[in-house]
Amino acid sequence: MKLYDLALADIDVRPSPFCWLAKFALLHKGLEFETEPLRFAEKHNYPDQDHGRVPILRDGDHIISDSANIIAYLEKSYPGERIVATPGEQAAADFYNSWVGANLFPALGPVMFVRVHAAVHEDDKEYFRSSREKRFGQTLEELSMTPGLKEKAEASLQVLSAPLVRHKFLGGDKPNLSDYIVFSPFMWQRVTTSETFYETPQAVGAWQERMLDLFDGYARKAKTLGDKTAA
Ligand SMILES: N[C@@H](CCC(=O)N[C@@H](CS)C(=O)NCC(=O)O)C(=O)O
Repeated sequence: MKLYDLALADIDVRPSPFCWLAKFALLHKGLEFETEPLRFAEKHNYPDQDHGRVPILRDGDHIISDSANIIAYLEKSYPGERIVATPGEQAAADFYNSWVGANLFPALGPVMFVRVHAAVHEDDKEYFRSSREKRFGQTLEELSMTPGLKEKAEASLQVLSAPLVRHKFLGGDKPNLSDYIVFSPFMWQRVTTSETFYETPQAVGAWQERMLDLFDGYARKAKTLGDKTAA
C-alpha cells in the first residue's frame, strides 16, 4: 500500500494534518504501507488528478482520495482492529472533527501558514501563498498577526483537557478515530515549528506524549524542521 503524503522542500518533512490522519488509520489497522512524498506544485504526479489534494491511498488497483474515504475504505476492506467500533464512537469522532474545524484549526492555522510557506520548496511558494491568501483574504503575514490567537488556542485546549483529565485517550482506554482526528493538527504544528505559542494544559500535554509513543513512536520519530537527528 502506498500513501501519497505532502512534503516540504525537505521531502522527509511531512506536515499535512489530513495525511497524518490517514497514516494513523493505517497504523491502527496494523497495515504495512510506504509513503510517497508529493509537493504542492506536483499536481501532475497526484494519482487522482481530479482531486489535487492529499492524502491519496493506493491499494493495488484501488485509488482512494480524502482522509474520510480512506478510513471508510480501510474499515470495510480490513476488518481487524476497528478505528471506530460503535455508532457512539463515530458520534464522538464527528463531534471532535467539528471542534477541530471550528476551534483548533482557526487557532493554529494563522500562525502556521507563514511558517509552512517558509519551508515549502521554491516551486511551491507562489502557489502556496496565493492559494491561502485568496482563501483567507489576507496576506500570510497579516494572518500570523491575528489578535487573540493565544487566547483562542488556550480556550480550545481547556475544552480538550476535560475528557483527558479522566481518560487516557479520547477513545477511553485506547486510542480511536477521535484521538487521530484531534492529534493530527498537532503533528502539523510539531513537524513545522518548535516554537511555543500557547500554554498547554497538563492533561493535554500528557495525552500528546502518549500519542507520540503509539506504534513504536512513529509520530515521535517523524522528521521535524530543524531536526537533524530524527529518522
Ligand atoms: N478533505 C480532505 C482535505 C485534504 C487537504 O486539504 N489536503 C491538503 C494538505 S493538508 C492538500 O492536499 N493541499 C494541496 C493544495 O492545497 O494544493 C481530506 O480530509 O483528505
